[in-house]
Amino acid sequence: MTEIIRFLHTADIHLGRPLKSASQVPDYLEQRFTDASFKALRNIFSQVIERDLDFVVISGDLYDSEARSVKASRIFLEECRRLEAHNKPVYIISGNHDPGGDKLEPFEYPDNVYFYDSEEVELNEYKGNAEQKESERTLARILGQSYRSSSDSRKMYTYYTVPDKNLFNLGLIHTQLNPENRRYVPISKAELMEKDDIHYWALGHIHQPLVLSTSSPAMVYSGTPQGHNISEVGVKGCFVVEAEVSNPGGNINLEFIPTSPVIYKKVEVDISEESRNLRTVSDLQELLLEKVDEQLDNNLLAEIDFYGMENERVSIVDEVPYEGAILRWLITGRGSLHERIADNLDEAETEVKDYLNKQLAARGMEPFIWTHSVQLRISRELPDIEKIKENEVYQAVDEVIKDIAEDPELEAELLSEWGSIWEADEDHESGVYDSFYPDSETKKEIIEAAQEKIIAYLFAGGDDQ
Ligand SMILES: [Mn+2]
Repeated sequence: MTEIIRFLHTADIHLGRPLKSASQVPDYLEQRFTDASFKALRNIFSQVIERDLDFVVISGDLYDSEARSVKASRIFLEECRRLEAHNKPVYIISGNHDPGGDKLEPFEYPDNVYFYDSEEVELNEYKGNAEQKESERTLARILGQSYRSSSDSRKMYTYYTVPDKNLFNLGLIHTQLNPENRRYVPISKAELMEKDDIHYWALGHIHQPLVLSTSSPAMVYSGTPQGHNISEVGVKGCFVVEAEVSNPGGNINLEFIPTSPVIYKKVEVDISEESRNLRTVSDLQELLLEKVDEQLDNNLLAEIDFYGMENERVSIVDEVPYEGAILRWLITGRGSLHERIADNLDEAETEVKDYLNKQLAARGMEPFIWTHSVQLRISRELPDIEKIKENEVYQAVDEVIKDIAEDPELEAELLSEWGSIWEADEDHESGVYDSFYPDSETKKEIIEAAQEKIIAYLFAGGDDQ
């Protein structure tokens, strides 16, 4: 029989960081927002026990801050003791949020927990569970190094040296995989791919799960097991990695396990697609309450695409342990509602959000739904959209927009026109990325808004001039 090792890869748990909402969180949700990361941790370790996995690796940012929250550490300790009772080792590196290895840990941890040093690369040998251990055979080597401080410009991977490639060699590293960014271990994907005596790179820092390679070497970001703000939409989780002991350089299999008790989600509502005519804010409020029911009935998870990860090497567990969702409502389309609130859109957004949350709080439902924000991107009704579509200027603009969607070079050109603030790489530590990183969604929203302005101009300009 082929001998298999199976371990769990997680990172960026950020214990101690509460969930963010742009609206005031009521008492009945506050505790859930504080506890979400702790519950995600519990879900992760329960998987290790239930599935009888070999061990767990945590690739940095276990804690949210360098001065560890004593409560967060106590909860982590309790969780580690559960694993100790089942002989499951835990290997941890520090990231930019919790640098220093175990130097700042307020508690004493049991022997199954290993914090990697921040001064040098360390290598641990995994010798199997209690029975296997008797044979004194090593089944895997686990290498890692912790951040020294909140930024680390060392290319530590170059010192990840192993005696041979005959065993499964696993490297833990917390990096943005951007050689230009000297704050978060400046290395490139190509550099790590070249170092193929490591068979699996367990990466941390990017909060979205990302499978960059599944063989020689495999390279994976587990992402955070619980999103913490509205830019971290979707179901979050961790990976179970399966590899053959006698064929360490071969393909690995990955299973994505959802762990997030709370899901951030964007829900788009196009008012021009609604059968009824929305004239007033009251109409919109009524519509959104119906949409809440639709979300609860069947849409909450149905519309989540799991990052397009699924393939022959990556499977996804469809059971999601969620308790509720935090929604950002994006209202688009044309309608007579626009006329009534065009000059007070910001105020209307706040009013609709507060109304929704008041209703949701009164219902106190399970799973819960909470409104993060309402964004009104609606526009005026057009008496004759068909006529405008015949306009040559309109057609030319439409053509350009289609070209941008299909041609990455043209898109890059457009981004450079938008100015340097849009050119930055996604850097979720800078604190500005959720407003300025031009992800595909944001780009689409901006281009649509531009198109709308052009239509408004043509419309105001009378007929085909
Ligand atoms: Mn992080």
